[in-house]
This record gives sequence, C-alpha cells and structure tokens, in this order.
Amino acid sequence: MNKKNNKNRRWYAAVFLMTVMGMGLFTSCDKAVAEKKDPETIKVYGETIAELTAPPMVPRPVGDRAATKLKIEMEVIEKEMEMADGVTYNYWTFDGSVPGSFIRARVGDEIEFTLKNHPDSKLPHNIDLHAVNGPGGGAEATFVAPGQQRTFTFKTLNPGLYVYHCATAPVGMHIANGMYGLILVEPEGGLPPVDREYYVMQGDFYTEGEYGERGFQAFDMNKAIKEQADYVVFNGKVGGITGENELYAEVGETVRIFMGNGGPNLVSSFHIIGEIFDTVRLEGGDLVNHNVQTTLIPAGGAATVEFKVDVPGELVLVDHSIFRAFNKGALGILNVHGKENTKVFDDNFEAEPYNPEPILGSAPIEDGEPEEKAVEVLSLADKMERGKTVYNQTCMACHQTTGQGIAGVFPPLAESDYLNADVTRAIKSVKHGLSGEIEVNGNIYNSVMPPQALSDEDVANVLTYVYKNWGNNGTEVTTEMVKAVN
Ligand code: HEC
Ligand SMILES: [Cu+2]
Repeated sequence: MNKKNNKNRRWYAAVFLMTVMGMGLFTSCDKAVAEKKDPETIKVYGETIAELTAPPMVPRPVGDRAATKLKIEMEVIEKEMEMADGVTYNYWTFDGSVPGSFIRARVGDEIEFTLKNHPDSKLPHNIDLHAVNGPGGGAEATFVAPGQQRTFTFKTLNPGLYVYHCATAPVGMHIANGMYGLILVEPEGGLPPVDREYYVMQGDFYTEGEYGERGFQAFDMNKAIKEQADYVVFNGKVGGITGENELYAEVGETVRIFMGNGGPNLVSSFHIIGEIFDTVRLEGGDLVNHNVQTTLIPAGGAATVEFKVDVPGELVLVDHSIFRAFNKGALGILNVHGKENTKVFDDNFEAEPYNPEPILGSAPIEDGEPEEKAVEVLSLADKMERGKTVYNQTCMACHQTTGQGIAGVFPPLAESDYLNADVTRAIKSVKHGLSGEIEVNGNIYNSVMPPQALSDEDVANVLTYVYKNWGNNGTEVTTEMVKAVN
C-alpha cells in the first residue's frame, strides 16, 4: 500500500494540537469521559478478512472477539437492475447491491479499507464512511477512477450504526443512484444476542417517467433537486422486501433490524404495521428508547430496532409518510410463522349487522336505487377519459398506477386472468366489494376490497378503462351491464 504524500500535514498537525488542548480542558470537567477506556489505546490482535453480506443479511455478530486488523475490500459496480415490475434503472452500487455490503466491526478495530472501481464503470467514485474520524470520512483517500483501487486505514473509535455513501460530485446524484450502505461498529463485548438480524435501507429515487412507467428510466436531476421522488423504496426497489425477498421470523423470536436511510433527500418515519419496537437505538447511537411505534430516521442516518414477534401473520414495514408506502414502494413484509396466541391477538369474530338511528342532519338514506339523472351516452373516448379519472381517484391507491398491484397485498389488474375470465364477477367486485381467498395469475390473495361508492355509469367507465389497458382483453362495459348485476 502506497501512502500518499500529505501536503496538508502541517495544517492537520495544528488542528490536532488544538484538539488535544481542547480535550485536556474537557476531560478535567467531564469525569464520565475521562474514566471510559480510550478506544485509541485498544490493542489489536492478528489480521481478519471481513465477512461482507448483501441485504437483507448481516455478517455474524462480533461477540467477545478482541479488536483486530480488519481488512475490507469493496468494489464499485455500475449496472442496470429492476426498480419495479417492467421498470429498469442504471444503479451505481457498492458490491452490486443496493444498499451495498453490510460491514460489521467492533470498537478498536484497525480497518484497512480498499475500494476498487470496476474497469467497466463510466465514472470515478469514492466512499465516505460515517464511522471514520478523519477528513471526508475517507472520501478523498478512496477516490478511484474506473479500473483503479485505493486503500486507507482508520481505527473505529465510536461504537454505533453508521451510513456509508459515495461522495463524488455531484454527490446527490451518486447517492440517488444507490451508492450507500451500513457499517456497524459493535461495542466491547458485542450487542446483546437476538434470534434474527436483518439489514434494510430506505432510499428515494428520481426517474424521468412517473412511478410505474415501464421500460428503462433515466435519473431526473430536476426532480431530485425539487425532492419530488417517484420511488421511495426499501433495499433498492419496489418489492425489495416483499414476495421472494420478504423477511422471516418465528413466533417467540426476537428480531433486530439494522435500519438505515440513504436518502438522498427524504427522512423516514419508520414503522411496522402490527408490531411495537421493544427497543430502539436512536440514530444508531447509545441512546436507547423502549415501546416505540414509529422512529424517525434522517437521510444519512440509521437506527436499530428490536422486537419480539408474538403472533403469526404478515408484519408490514412502511415509511409512515404513508403515500410513500402505498404509492411509491416503501413497503416490505416480515412474515411470522408459528402458533396463534389468542391471548395476545384474536380475530376470530364474525361481522354482525349494525343499524343505528340516522344521524341528525345527515343526508337521508334513500330506499332502493338512487334517482338517475338522464343518462347521456358517452363516446368510447370520453368513457376512457372518465374511466381514467375514476381509476386515478379511486382504484390507484391500492392497485397502483399501471394496475400492477402490490405483491401479496393488492392483486394486479394488469394482465389479470381473474379479471379477464368473468366480466360479471368483476362488476360485482367493484359494486359490492370483494373478500375471501381469490387466485390472480397463480398468486393467492386473501384480503378485502371495500365496495366502491360509484354510480353504475362510473363503474362501467372505470372497468372499460381497465379492460382496455395493460394487456387486458378489451371488453367494453356498458351502464346496462352494470345495472343488470346485483
Ligand atoms: C382499498 C384498496 C382497494 C381499492 C381502493 C380498490 N381495490 Fe380492487 N381489490 C382490492 C383487494 C384487496 C382485492 C382482493 C380481494 C380479495 O382478496 O378477495 C381487490 C380485487 C379486485 C379485483 C379482482 C381481482 C383482480 O386482480 O382482477 C378487481 C377486478 C378489482 N379489485 C378492481 C378494482 C377497481 C376497478 C377499483 C376502483 C374502482 C378497485 N378495485 C379499488 C383492493 C382495492
Ligand atoms: Cu459514486
């Protein structure tokens, strides 16, 4: 390894002296700090090649291992990957995944960090690790052109969970393209053991096309500057932790999620639907909170959340800035298997009728069909136009912009065999709602669609719009057809 000739050494020496003098002043009045073992003096034993993992997995805990010289090699790879079904994006990555490899170290380790930039890359890159005490967090020391590698070393002085990211100009663009990950520096003796650990990171993406627009999508700098994200996702893409990527645990187990936020812009209101965090290590630091519903994770920050799963079912990870979850992708699943525990949760009750007195001042409930206005017959083009408006206002929140649905939660309307097989059934579903187990394109859904409060005419319009889009069979649904279905 070649050490570079440091022109600024004198300046650094001056800053260092001032820092030492400052520390002298502080230690005299801050006993707690003075009594703590100075991490700088922790001895290292031997050399270890770091185990690195792609999300959602994390390397083995450090446990009680002594500090060591930890060798880390990471590679920058620029590559096209899927952002959503039918949508691709040119990601810039650390080690080929978004987020990049998870690094697990302990306080006192001497890290020898080598960054390689693959020869096929178009651009130079570097890395700023928030776990570093030193200029740029290593950014300057690791600036590598395509086909280059560089090394620097640092000692981990502060335990915590830290973000790393590329800091090459334009920094925002490098982060927006997926260049971030987490490095965990465990305290002496390690974190308390749990049954399962996972690695999740939120990120916001800015594409030329709207959310869900198919094909290759280029980065949109203007939207990024205006902070108008098209995608807000976990682990790099829509469905990053749903379907085959979902997380798993068994009833009674304790789960720890190392949760980071790469940004570049948005802060995360991280929440798990159906679970309470028993413990949150705030901002990745030493402050511990208990019994938390939602924890705020800044861009370029992290938190560790821990909880015991008590009953089986699907826990849903979301950014509780909730349109991001249902309309931009920030939704993931932790599937919990095991025995029911009706003491903790019991949902085996039938629905019963509820017929209260009408509320004074509310619109009277009419008997039978509401009076129809004289029906003007729309042209097909007008019908499609109107259908699109109804779709965007009523259906899109669940079935998504291009009818792609959300895996495991909302079935697709695009190329839906269920939809195309039976128009009467489809009309009935929209008019009266749909619940219970159904199979759509080979996947089972067992959920509830509430009845949609639409006129018969709008049911016809929206279904015509759906049938004539996204690879469906083109059926035109008329108001008469809707009227005929009860
Ligand atoms: C609140 C969320 C929600 C909204 C809003 C919603 N749906 Fe659904 N929809 C669902 C769910 C959930 C199912 C599956 C129900 C089940 O599992 O039995 C479903 C099923 C369907 C199905 C049958 C399955 C398939 O994929 O073909 C159709 C057709 C459908 N919806 C059309 C619509 C239309 C048209 C609208 C707008 C007028 C709409 N839905 C609005 C949640 C919703
Ligand atoms: Cu970069």
